[in-house]
Amino acid sequence: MVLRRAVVTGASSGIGEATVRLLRERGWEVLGVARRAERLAALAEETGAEVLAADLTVAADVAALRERVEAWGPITTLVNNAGGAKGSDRVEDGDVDEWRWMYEINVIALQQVTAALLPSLRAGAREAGHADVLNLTSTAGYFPYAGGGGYNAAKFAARAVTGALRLELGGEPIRVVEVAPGMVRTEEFSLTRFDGDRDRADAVYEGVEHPLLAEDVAEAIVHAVELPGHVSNDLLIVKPVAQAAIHQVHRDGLRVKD
Ligand code: 8X3
Repeated sequence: MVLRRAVVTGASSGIGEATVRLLRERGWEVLGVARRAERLAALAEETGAEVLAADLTVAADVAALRERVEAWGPITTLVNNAGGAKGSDRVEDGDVDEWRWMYEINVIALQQVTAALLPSLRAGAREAGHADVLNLTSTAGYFPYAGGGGYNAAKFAARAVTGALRLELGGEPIRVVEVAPGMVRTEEFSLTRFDGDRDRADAVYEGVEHPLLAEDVAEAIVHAVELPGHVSNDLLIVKPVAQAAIHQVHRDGLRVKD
């Protein structure tokens, strides 16, 4: 039996949770990591995934993750999904705590977790022939927008780390894959960004025919890591069709031209 064992961060909701579910459906062994133990326990119960409650911005928790994975055995795939946005202030009004949090979770945690788990990924690559580090970035890492400065900066940085890692791992059978979603309607992304303001969160997706769902992005993630081991799908930009570009969102339905 070929080893297929993944660690997925940010597993308690949204894209991470959907990825855990899909990988489990497809027969993978999965360890889901997130801060919220109760949600993880429910996910473990439903899917049979292993889970670990950890705050990946805390060094001791990253060390605990490393120990847990080393005890679990070699892994073939790391999905660095934990991340998020807080606030939509203009640069001149940016809240330093929000900006620091975004850099911590989208960049530093990604680096810390990757460094901690690379020995287990190398062990997995020895066994399975290849391994993957898959990082969730964002279209916000490609195109800045007004009110996006802090999040844009963090996701541009996450892209840079991903590119550097691919070069550094050159010559090893380890794929470094970037998945950059555009507008995804998850239960929490915009609510977190707007500090629980449901109306502002809903307005982001208003009128958009079929915004992406977490499950759509999970499909793209699982596709990339299930490709034959010699195929590196370096970058997947995933948007709803209604979002022709980050600045061009069609909110009045999709129609075939007469
Ligand atoms: C989410 C995409 O456009 O809300 O990563 O910044 S956007």
